[in-house]
Amino acid sequence: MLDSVAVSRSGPVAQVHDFKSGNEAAALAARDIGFHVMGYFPITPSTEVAETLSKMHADGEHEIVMIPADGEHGAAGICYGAALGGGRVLNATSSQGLLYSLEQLPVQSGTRVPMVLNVSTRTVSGPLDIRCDHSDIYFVLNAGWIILMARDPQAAYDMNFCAVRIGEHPDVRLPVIVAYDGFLTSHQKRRIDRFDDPEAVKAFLGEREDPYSALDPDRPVTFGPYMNDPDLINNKVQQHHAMEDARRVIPEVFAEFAKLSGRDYRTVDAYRMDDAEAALVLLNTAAENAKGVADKMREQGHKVGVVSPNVLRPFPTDEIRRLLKNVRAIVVGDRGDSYGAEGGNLSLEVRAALQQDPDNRTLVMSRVYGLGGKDFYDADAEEFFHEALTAAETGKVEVPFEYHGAYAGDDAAGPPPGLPAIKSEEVSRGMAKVTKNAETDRLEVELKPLWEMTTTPSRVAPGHGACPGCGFFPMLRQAYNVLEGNVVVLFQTGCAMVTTTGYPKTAHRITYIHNLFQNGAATLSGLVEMYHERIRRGEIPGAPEGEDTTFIMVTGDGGMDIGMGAALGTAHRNHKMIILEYDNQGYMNTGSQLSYATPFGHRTSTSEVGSADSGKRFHHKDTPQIFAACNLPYVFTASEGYPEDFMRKVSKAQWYAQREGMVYGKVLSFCPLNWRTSDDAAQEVLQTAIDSCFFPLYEVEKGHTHLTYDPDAIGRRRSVADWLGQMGKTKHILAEEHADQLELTEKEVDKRWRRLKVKHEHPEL
Ligand SMILES: Cc1ncc(C[n+]2csc(CCOP(=O)(O)OP(=O)(O)O)c2C)c(N)n1
Ligand code: SF4
Ligand SMILES: [Mg+2]
Repeated sequence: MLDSVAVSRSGPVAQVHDFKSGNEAAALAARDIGFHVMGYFPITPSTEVAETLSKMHADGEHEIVMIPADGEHGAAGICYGAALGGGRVLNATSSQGLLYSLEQLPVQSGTRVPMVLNVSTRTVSGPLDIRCDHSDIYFVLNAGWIILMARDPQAAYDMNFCAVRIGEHPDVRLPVIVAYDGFLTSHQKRRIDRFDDPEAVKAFLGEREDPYSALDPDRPVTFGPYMNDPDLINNKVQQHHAMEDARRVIPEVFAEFAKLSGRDYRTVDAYRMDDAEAALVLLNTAAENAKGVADKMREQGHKVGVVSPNVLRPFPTDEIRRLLKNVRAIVVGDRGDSYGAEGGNLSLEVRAALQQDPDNRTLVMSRVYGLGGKDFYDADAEEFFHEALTAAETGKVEVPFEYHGAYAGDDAAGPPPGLPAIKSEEVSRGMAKVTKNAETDRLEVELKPLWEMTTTPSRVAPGHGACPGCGFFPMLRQAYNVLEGNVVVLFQTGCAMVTTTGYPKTAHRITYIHNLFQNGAATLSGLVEMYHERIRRGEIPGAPEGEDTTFIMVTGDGGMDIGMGAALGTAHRNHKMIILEYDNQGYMNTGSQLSYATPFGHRTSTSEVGSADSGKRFHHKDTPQIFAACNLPYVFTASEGYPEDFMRKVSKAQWYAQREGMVYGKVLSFCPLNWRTSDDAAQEVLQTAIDSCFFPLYEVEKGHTHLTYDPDAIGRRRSVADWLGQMGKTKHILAEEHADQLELTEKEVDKRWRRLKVKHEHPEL
């Protein structure tokens, strides 16, 4: 959608005023550049780049092939592979996502394969914090990628064009990061000018020319052969030369871009530095704040200025030295620490740059500020300026390095009081009796009536931050009703996690651990083994069989995308624990992006519906069957809407997890917000998902499949269309023009159901 407000001729080519956030600006740049492929995985605050492009794609505004990865590591792999094919490639990520792809980044730079990665900078875990600092981008300083900084949405737009040209330059051939501040730039809208002259843009970008392509059968190439001493160092020196050449190429490209756009970027942005005696060195938005403060201080007669690199790699050492030559004292602000190095990376590199000049006498102070999104106000900049001015006047630095804005807590206050821990006896009420049927070798469960369960206290306190009608809490409550004894839970990142904890509060009355959703299963398996080993060594008390602590990992369906590797590893090692997946059919906590469990054709914020697209393009992942193939003692599916069936299965799960090994259970969990239904529609929607056989209820016990609900057998089978018609996210599939989509869904559902029935009926399956 070209929602332009006015046409300007501010630069040499036609441009249009627009009002966009940094993420939207990056997406617009991607559209205007016309990348071939985007591999991505959602993470706040960069998700909007893929979301905006998904909407534009659905509306037929561009033809970038958008590939939703199973995690950022996968996204980086997709991008690398695509870039080896010679076309233009794009990605966007932040924080943990950048770190999760970190391992791939040197592979790409080391084999000299250009692409563009937008990084909306965000704090690195832990603890988890979604707001801005530069701790993520500091991690990639050694990855061999060029790093351009974008201080506002306009720069986010512009730098993407420059990134393509710089990275693809024959003397450089390196991948390029464009980094802008999370939320501060990614989400704040500003006026931007964007190009309105596709031919001029095309001429500026030129064609990508690769010396080699993985798609040229006439010239087969071996990419990345195994290489040891003495070749590796010779390879790396070439990478170093490429970075050195980039020092020349970057200003050339910036100059060309200035001719195209009228916007003139320098390698280092210098503000009122001509006669500055004291200065701040800061990155991105903080530098912009400091400029306003510098103006005020100038009015008061202080000779101050601001230095802010637009390029972090290659680090602009010469320019920094030149700009600071006559400056008597500076404060370098780092939005990220290099713990133990007495300065964040920017400080360390500025110090190193100055050290190369034997005549330089600039006094340097390092300050770590603004971590985890802590605001950087004018008053903070002013304090920094005064520190620099004092050092300039006295010729002395009193405090070379410190944290700015941190303060000590009140030791006497102690941790905030929460609800008292719940005792095992309080929750062990014998609501489910599990016995083994010697004849069938299956477990049988006798449940107390539901009304009796209402008196069982819950291991999670009432009151939570979830949306009204959210299915997760009834599900957890049902599970806790029948679980006996001590339970330790690990929640992977997702709605269940963010709605039950938030420092300094927790709703959990039992031990709760969070790890990011790529590694929860591995983490819990480590704890399980430590538990058994410490009992074996007599360090902690053991328990008779069946009374051991039960370890449960609670995950969303998204956690079973990115965390599948760790979960499968845990399954194959068969640790005594339960993985309980609440499947709400998307990455809901981050704003309803598609997960692999999202059904075919469903609308999400990364599988949009429009004139060109109609929802998710591939069928939902059959996670229970994947775990069944791991030969676990017990696998089940359940629904929040069938409490007795679910609770029986949870009791069996606990029995197996205490005695035999890992259990996996998938529970269909209602999400009114993103399924686009009313808050009270759970019963009908879930029931129809089951009756239409989209979500069959079954268990795989010791390798044998048993349906626990057969709508055919009791005459309750309904059509898939009945189910799709109940949710706003799927109504489009029922339109006449999507008849083929409906048919494909029906066929897939029916095929899976029939296979399951065959397994149910077969004594060996
Ligand atoms: C490595 C990494 N990538 C991405 C994210 C962002 N993220 C956090 S939770 C989440 C979605 C979780 O989806 P799911 O497991 O289905 O749980 P739900 O939010 O639906 O409850 C995403 C994408 C992250 N925290 N870390
Ligand atoms: S977005 Fe969905 S899953 Fe998340 S809290 Fe709201 S209803 Fe629950
Ligand atoms: Mg989910």
